Amino acid sequence: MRLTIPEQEIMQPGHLACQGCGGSLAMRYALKVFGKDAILTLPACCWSVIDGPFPYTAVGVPLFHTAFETAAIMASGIKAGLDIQGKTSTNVIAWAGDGGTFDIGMAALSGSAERNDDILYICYDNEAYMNTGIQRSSATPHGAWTTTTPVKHYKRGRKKNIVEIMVAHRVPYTATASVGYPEDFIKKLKKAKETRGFKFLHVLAPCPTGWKSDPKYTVKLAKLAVQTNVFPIYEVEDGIRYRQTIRVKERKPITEYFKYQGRFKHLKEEEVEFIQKRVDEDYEILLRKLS
Ligand SMILES: Cc1ncc(C[n+]2csc(CCOP(=O)(O)OP(=O)(O)O)c2C)c(N)n1
Ligand code: SF4
Repeated sequence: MRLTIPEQEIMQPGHLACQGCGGSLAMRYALKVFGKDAILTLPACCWSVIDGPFPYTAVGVPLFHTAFETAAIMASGIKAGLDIQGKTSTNVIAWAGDGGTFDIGMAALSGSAERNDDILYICYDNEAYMNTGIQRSSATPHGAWTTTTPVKHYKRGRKKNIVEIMVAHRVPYTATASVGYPEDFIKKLKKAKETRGFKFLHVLAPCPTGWKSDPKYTVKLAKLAVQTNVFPIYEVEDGIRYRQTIRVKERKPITEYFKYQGRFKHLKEEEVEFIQKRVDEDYEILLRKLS
């Protein structure tokens, strides 16, 4: 197989992420595709720290730290300003965690999507508010421990289906990706770069600190999430054309995914079976939409 990951490194060494941070891997891949002609907006999240204290910066491109709710609207505003100046080639990217996307930034995100603003929104999903101490978000999966869903009151209820929400806006391009499959992620970043209008990428980015996993398993977990159908990998064009870009021939049991993470270790067998059933059901629903 010919590797397609661009060699250029825009992200600088010396960033402040924890060892094995999936979110920092995601950024490294994204910048490889977008190069220097990119501007990022960043709401409060782990990346606010990872980038480093001023005047140091790990991302190596202009980066605007914004208020929590405003990653999308800030990106839309920057894009409008560049357009007026005739600088149409610059890629403007909103980069946010799941808390800043699924919850707090949702109104601005929906507004930018509805206007079909020519920006790319990338959500790196570590499935909780990690930066402030691992609180649950609406992206936290059923069964997970967090500091606000402690063992006796672990998270019950589905993870919010952010992709379907974005698809309902009928935006030109929506896709899922995982840092465990960089070739697929890179292809989607390239496609987003070439597509005009609003693009949304949802990237699974394991967090050893919040998932209570060994940093050496970050890529393994990012792959297992896909191989168990917990995080299916697909893209949707114009809100209607669904295409699976990574096919799982034989799905692995969810126990295989859970066993490398401390955040699920309190679950009893019946609860694990319940979660397995839900994962299978949700996957069946997705399969019906694939063309
Ligand atoms: C309006 C507002 N509420 C709360 C905070 C505090 N805060 C800063 S970062 C953060 C968590 C961000 O979580 P997420 O978006 O999932 O990114 P992660 O930290 O997991 O990378 C919170 C709650 C804030 N900065 N602004
Ligand atoms: S807490 Fe998690 S997401 Fe945040 S820097 Fe550490 S590993 Fe990355």
